[in-house]
Amino acid sequence: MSTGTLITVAPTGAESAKAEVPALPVTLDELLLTAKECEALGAAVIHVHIRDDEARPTLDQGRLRDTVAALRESTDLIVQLSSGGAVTDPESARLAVLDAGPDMASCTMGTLNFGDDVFLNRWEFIVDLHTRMQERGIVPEYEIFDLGHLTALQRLLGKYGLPHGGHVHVDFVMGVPGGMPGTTQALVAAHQALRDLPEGTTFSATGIGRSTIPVLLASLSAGGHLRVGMEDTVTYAKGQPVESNMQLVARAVGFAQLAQRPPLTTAEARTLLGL
Ligand code: KMH
Ligand code: ZN
Repeated sequence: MSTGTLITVAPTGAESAKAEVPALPVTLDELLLTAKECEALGAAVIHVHIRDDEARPTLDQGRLRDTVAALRESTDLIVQLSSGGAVTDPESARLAVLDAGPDMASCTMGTLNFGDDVFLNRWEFIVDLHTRMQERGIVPEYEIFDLGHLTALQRLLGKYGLPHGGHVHVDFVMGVPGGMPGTTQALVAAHQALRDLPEGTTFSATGIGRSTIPVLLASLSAGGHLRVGMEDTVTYAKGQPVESNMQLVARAVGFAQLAQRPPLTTAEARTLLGL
């Protein structure tokens, strides 16, 4: 069991509208302020989706490069760009995310229903993402929305080899309508399925919406790490909107400390992830 807790903040996502969630960071300035404050609280990784001038999700290459550079200048956070984008983004734009040169990028391990939409992740696309990241020295975080995605990951690593750095890190994204539920039972099942992956594989977990706390507690008790943020949760408690990403990171840090698994520093996180 790992001692410290890797805390990832996913501050924005592609799904919530700024008009409905005014606290959502959508400009570069808002993102940088959030990043600095979340780092000070104990986050080590930032999972980044960006928005355009109208606060709509975008994979604009210039903005992505500027965002990576600005985050590196203002923080020591590990910069993980989303290659998932929004469900409407074409594969070409999602692959081009890697051109912005992040430390890490997400790599979703299969197609799933995503609410009323479909989040398409064809096998050949996954292979492209994985092999391009290997070539460019970008460390993937494999996004696992369902148990079968772990089987796909086992197949991917068997056929195409380990990721850059040699360490495998996965993130269980739980509670998406169409994926595995955000429950302790599902987390235990996913954790057990990790035994088919390389020794030393680590995992984070995040629960969408009201599953955030059950998933957080289950992950900590199973030796896992945490992802929190307004990409996944915009309600802090029943009837209480999230005020900021810092509020969610502070809560995760508090739980991690209670579990006697304090947040990893960014340097410790780099070592853990093979960066
Ligand atoms: N926005 C979702 C369609 C990722 O960032 O890699 C995909 C997503 C996963 O958020
Ligand atoms: Zn994302």
